[in-house]
Amino acid sequence: MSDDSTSKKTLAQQTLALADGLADGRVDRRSFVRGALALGLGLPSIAAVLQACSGSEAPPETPKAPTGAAVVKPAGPPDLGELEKELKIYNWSDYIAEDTVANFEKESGVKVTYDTFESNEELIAKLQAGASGYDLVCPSGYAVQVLLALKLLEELRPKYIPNLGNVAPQFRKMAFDPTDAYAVPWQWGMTGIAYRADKVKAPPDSWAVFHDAQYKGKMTMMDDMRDVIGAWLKFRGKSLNSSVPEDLAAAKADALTAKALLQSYVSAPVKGQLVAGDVWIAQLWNGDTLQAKAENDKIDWILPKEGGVIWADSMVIPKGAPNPRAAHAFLDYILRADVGAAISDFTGYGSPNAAATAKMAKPVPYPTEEQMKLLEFQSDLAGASGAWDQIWTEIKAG
Ligand code: SPD
Repeated sequence: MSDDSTSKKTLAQQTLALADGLADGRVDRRSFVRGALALGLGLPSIAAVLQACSGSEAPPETPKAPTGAAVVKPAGPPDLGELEKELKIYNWSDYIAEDTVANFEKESGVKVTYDTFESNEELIAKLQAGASGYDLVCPSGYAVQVLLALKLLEELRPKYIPNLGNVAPQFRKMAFDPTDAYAVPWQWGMTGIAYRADKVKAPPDSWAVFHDAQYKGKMTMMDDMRDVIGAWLKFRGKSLNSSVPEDLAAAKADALTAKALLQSYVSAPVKGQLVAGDVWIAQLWNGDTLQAKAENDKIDWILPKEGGVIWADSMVIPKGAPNPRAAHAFLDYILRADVGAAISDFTGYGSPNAAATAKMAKPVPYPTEEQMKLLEFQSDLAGASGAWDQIWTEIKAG
């Protein structure tokens, strides 16, 4: 039996009432679909209402001819429009499989410009300078925080990234992106010590090896403020995010002692020197060490007993990116299981993509709880960044 007021309502009013009921929980999804079909609502419109009320965006539909039924528009930003013809990516060096970009170009018809950088500070400076023209860049977690504070990032549009569901639970809602609004995790890894097992007397087990005069001129540390000062903070049992003046003064003293014995500060390019035997001991990331090991199996890597950095790098979209639709298409592409597995198999790093990890030839296991006690994520130094910059300048000049 239908009440009189219901029968007098227009089709649009009845549809809206049904949608309201779904939104506030008075009507369940099954009843909504049944009611909407009875009102003559088309399937695309029903799907749009379900999508709007589910809180998660689904892939965009191909536009269809109007059904003549009432249309309830889901709230949200307008669509991104056509896939652009170009995409400009800025990533760490040696951080993607050799054929990832070419395969994406072939499949999508998008022409990719791919540039590389060597540190988060280089990336931040590039974006701060403005008009970089990049559509995707790959900061570490703390650098995402810095870029967000500077309002230099665009929000993601999840409806264009259906493969987001492949991201492993540990890499969702991370401290640097608590609502998963900005960052798609790319790779994770650790900073420790790479060494030539055939050259050193015994495998190093501590950051103290950089104070060992017998290796003078055969050692390098990274050209990276956060990693170098962070290592010396860990050496003294402090947080690698410390802003305590006494901790930073001790880290600076340790860094200067080491500097007298170092060949140089160098990051990724040290791989070639390790392979050649010009460098025997280098502060380095685990994955880049594996890349060097593929060329010389005498190269090994350890996490010092005092601990080190664990990091997760993510792809983010800079503010005003000229090709946002292509950026989302690339993000969805790299989140495919086979594409993600190929990237991590090449880089030697862990994949934050659960479906990709299952397909990797040699998956990198996420640290156990016990191992995590030695590891720490870097976070934005905020008010302490000036003090850190000053100390780093003095170390480099010292
Ligand atoms: N060759 C790519 C290395 C990427 C390292 N990113 C993380 C740095 C954390 N300080």
